[in-house]
Amino acid sequence: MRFTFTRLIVLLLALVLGTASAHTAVASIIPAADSTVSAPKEVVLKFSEPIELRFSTFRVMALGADMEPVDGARAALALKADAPTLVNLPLSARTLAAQLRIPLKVSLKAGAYVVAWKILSEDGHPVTGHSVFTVK
Ligand SMILES: [Cu+2]
Repeated sequence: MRFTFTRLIVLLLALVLGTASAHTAVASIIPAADSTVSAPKEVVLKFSEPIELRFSTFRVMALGADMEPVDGARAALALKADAPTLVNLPLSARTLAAQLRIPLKVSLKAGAYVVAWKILSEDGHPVTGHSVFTVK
């Protein structure tokens, strides 16, 4: 209730002031985009501003050899949180957070992985994005 009211006020202020607030973005990610790393135990995302985790979705999935990252990201986001094809463990946090650690299943095999996210931007719009890393 309080969240909804606060969000409404923010939206009204944005309308009144006529300013389009910038979209919330992923400011940094580990493993870094397009990096090659030893099997990581987690993915760490930092956001340009705190986000509501309860309204956000994160998925990490192996990228098929002939799969474009954008297609892999879309497919990963469409999966249920506990889908066996995902290599991330389900997230339980429902708080406001400026940083998120996504635990991964143990010992990822060599290959490319896509990290996909859909987060609720400060202005109420969903923002999707993805990043790819490779396990050597
Ligand atoms: Cu927007």
